[in-house]
Amino acid sequence: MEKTIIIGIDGMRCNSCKFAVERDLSGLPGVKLVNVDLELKEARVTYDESLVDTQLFDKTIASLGFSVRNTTEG
Ligand SMILES: [Cu+2]
Repeated sequence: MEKTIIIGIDGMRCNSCKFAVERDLSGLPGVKLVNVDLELKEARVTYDESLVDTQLFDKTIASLGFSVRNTTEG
């Protein structure tokens, strides 16, 4: 089933950060749409929950050097 969540992310400072998060999250299986808002410091992610676990989002964000602040239903 398709789901949307909002992930609060600390550490993003510029457009390169934004694009890196969008690129890497978009590359995960089952992810349909990613939009990072740099001012709000959050990513809105639409994905198929049967294809990807949200823990993978956290790992991907951490691997870029950022940290997840919180995750809420979108
Ligand atoms: Cu940056």
